[in-house]
This record gives sequence, structure tokens and C-alpha cells, in this order.
Amino acid sequence: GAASLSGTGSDRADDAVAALRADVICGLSRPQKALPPKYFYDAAGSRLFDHICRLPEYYPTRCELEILKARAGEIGALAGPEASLVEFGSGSSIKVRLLLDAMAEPSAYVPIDISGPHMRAAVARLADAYPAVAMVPVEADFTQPVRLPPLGQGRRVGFFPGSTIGNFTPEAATDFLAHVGEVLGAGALFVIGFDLAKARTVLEAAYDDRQGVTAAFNLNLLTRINREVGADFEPAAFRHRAFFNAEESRIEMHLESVREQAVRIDRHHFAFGMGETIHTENSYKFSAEAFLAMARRAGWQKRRVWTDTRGWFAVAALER
Ligand code: AVI
Repeated sequence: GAASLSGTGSDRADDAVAALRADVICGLSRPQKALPPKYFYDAAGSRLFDHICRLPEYYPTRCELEILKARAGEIGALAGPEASLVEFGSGSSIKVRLLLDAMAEPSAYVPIDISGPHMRAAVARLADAYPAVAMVPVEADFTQPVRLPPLGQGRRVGFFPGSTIGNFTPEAATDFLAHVGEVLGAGALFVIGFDLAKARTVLEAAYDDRQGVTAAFNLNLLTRINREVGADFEPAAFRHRAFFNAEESRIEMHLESVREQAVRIDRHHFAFGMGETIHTENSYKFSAEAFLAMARRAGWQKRRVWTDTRGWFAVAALER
């Protein structure tokens, strides 16, 4: 009908559900069952993630804020006047204020996020604080090709904080860095946060907090899949697991079946043994050298790398 020809919002919602359904069926059909971490971020998941960022055990947010506060002036100088700031996976758009405050007459802020309502609420708050900056939200999966709206004369500055790059496989991370280079174009600056390898105890506590917020965040994936694709997961029959895989230098999150059980999505049945897991996330922990080597392979040169006082987290300013 007319609605499907003109591509309405509800068509887009249908497409999103179809993509989720296909990814879930494909992921649960693998020998090691797996689900893509990008699906954590529905409305409830985005709220839980914001809560994670305030947990005493979850150091990355505080470490990165320490770095950004200390280095905002330097970043602003690298950006130059009238720059456009493009944030990949903007979430609640809190850290970006530090950069906007430090930039000379920033012309536009372009947040790209898969969680549209959460992003638009954040942008509305930001618009009040920065009336002179054009707010151009783009609701999209930032790992997919996106075309930027027309932007001003100043430098394009990409921003990818939080060590979200660590949630990609190394190959996908390299591809993503190259993709960002193409989206931003020649002469761009890219400010990106990445987490550093450190003691196992610190890492594992950050992903298995005492209040159980990370567990709720992980388990919310099942609730979301039940709601959106009509699966019959019983979240109480799964346990949150998080451990450091030293060989791969990554935290792995899993959902572990507490008993033998089967889960249905219409005509598809998925059998779980007791103790069998769904691998829901990797969070890679880098050395600065390994990170920069990966960035170089993707066409980015190092301008600066900064760390917090404990040396737990790093922010790089890259250039192409
Ligand atoms: C978004 N990303 C960088 C977080 C991380 O630390 O890998 C997601 C997260 N998973 C569990 N806690 C936080």
C-alpha cells in the first residue's frame, strides 16, 4: 500500500524487527550460540547501560572523562574553528559536551545512534545548552554505511568514546575504522577511546558488578527478544557470566543456561544443555601499540595518545 511505498517509520520498525529476528535465529543456530551486542540497547538496555557507567566497578567511563577533561583544550585546538562533530553511537551524549565546550564555534553536532528515542531525548537536552550548534541526529546502525548531511567549512571531527571499538572483532574493528575514514573524508580528525589491558580482578569486577546491573543488562537481551520477535526465553533460567579471556585479551560476556531447556521462535526450536552459553559480547582490551597498529592499517595516523593517571584507559587523536 501507500505506506509501504513511501517508507514510513513503521516500515522501518518492521525492518528492524526482521533484522533482529534473522540475527537471533542465525546466532542461536551456531555451535557456540551467540547474539550481537548491538541489540543490548533498547530503551531499557540504554538505561541500564547508563547505570553501568555510574557503577563503582565500571572504571572506563570515569577514566575517559578524566582524560577528556584534561585534554579537551588540546582536542579543541586540533579540531580548529567551526568544526563539525560526528559521534558514532552517541547514547546519552554526555561526553560530547566537554568537546563542544572546548571547540571554537563548533558548527554542527551529528550523533549517529541505533536507539532513536534515547538519542533524540539526549539531543533535545543538548540543543538547549548549545543553541548555536546545528543538531543533526541520524538514527542508524553506525556500523553500516551512512551518508553525512551537508556540513560546514570547518574540520570534520569523529568521536567514538567509551571503548565501543572493543566490542568489535579485530577484523570488524579495522573495517569500522576504515569506514569512519571514508564517512568523514580526507583531513578528518578522529577522537577515539579504547580500554587498556590490566589486572584480571579489575576487569572482571567491571563486568560483573556487585549490584547486578551488568547481569540485568545482559539478561535484558532475552526480554527484548521475547517482546520483539515473540521468543519464549525464560530469563530466570539463564545466568550472567563475565570473564577475561587472556589469550584473546578480551572480556567475554555470556548467558548460561541453568538447566536443560528449549527455546522457541515460531517454528524454530533451540535446545540448550545445562551450562551451555550464549556468547553475547566481547570487550577487547588493547595495548596502545596494538591499537595504533590497527588504526594505521585502516588509514589513520596517530596525532596524540593520552591515558588517565592510573594508565587504565586511553584516548587517541587520529588523523587521515
Ligand atoms: C559499550 N561498551 C564499550 C561496553 C563495554 O565495556 O564493552 C558495554 C558493556 N558491557 C558490559 N558492560 C558494559
